[in-house]
Amino acid sequence: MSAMEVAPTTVPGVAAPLTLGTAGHIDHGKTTLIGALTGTQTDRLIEERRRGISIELGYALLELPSGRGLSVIDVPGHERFVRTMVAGASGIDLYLMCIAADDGVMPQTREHAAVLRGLGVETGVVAVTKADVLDPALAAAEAADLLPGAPVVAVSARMGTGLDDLRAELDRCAAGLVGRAAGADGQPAVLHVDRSFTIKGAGTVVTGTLWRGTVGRGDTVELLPAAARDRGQRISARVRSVQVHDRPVDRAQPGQRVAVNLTGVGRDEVGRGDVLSGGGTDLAASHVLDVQLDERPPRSRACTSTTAPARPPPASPPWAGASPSCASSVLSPPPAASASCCARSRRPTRLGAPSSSTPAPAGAAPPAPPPPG
Ligand SMILES: Nc1nc2c(ncn2[C@@H]2O[C@H](COP(=O)(O)OP(=O)(O)OP(=O)(O)O)[C@@H](O)[C@H]2O)c(=O)[nH]1
Ligand SMILES: [Mg+2]
Repeated sequence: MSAMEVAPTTVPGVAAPLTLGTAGHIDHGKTTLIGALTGTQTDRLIEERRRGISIELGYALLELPSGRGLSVIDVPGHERFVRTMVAGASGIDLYLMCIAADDGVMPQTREHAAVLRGLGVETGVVAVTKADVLDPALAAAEAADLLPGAPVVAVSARMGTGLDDLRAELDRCAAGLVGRAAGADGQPAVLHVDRSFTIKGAGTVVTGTLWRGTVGRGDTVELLPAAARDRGQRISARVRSVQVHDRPVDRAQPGQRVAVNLTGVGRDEVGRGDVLSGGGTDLAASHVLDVQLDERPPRSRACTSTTAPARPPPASPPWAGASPSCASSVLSPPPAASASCCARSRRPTRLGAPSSSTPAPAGAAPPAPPPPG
């Protein structure tokens, strides 16, 4: 990796990098829809193709009519992979909730909506998929109940219908967002690792969304709490190279999807749920977890009108809004009734002051796959 290039999600002075995450019940057409929108098949594993389901997080780049690029994270809908979904959703700015016209709102539709709410991701679009199979009206009405105010667009990835409307809605939503990385420039880098793997001859690579700061070739970074867990002390690694969407860059910007090639740390010393942090960080590993209960009904920030009939939101069960949060997190404190982070579930480690936490998504063990991006 050598020459400096402008990363594809960066349009200087025009648009901050944003990440879009899919959500929704298994088989509701998330991966097919992302394929139709981007031309990228995000199911890379042989097992995924054999079983016809997503298992791992998938990545793509979506170009919107305005010219803006969105990094896309496609999540699995299977109930057993909800931790993978949480890991993918942790760095996103807006969601694309997929609800199949012939199935309507299902358990993981609700579960993913609760995860998004818990993570503070309140802006997004609902796609009622498979509109070629059944009239989308009923599913659209259910969507309006679940995510009041979110725009609802009927699509058929198979027939190619509704895709332009969906792109336009995503553009409108993106235009109203500043992105979670806004104002995070100039701060020490924070990247929540959602994948790690090795590339022959290059060594360990970690990927994730850069929440704040920048990361570039030659930087010294820390890995938390992996380092403490395995060696009982803080350790550093050196950044050998950086890629954004498979393209080498000298320095990745906050909000971008980043792959970082590291020296000085083994593949088995870092994994999903760990945090890569830049020099001078105020992060410290901790097993202190504050939990905040939110019993308010689901809410969603409208970015335009919905095509579905408006209905009053249903009463949500008490657990629906229960969300873990790190109130004393080194990230910005969570808003009054939502969580900004999750706690890792691995062996607890304490490095610094008890009031500091290293927020990180819990995640399922990944079956392994390149390419970075
Ligand atoms: N008729 C029709 N079938 C569709 C459409 N979109 C997806 N499908 C089919 O629905 C099935 C599931 O699609 P996927 O895209 O894998 O669903 P998914 O939501 O990504 O599934 P998981 O990732 O496993 O949760 C596949 O057989 C698709 O071919 C559509 O617009 N119309
Ligand atoms: Mg899928």
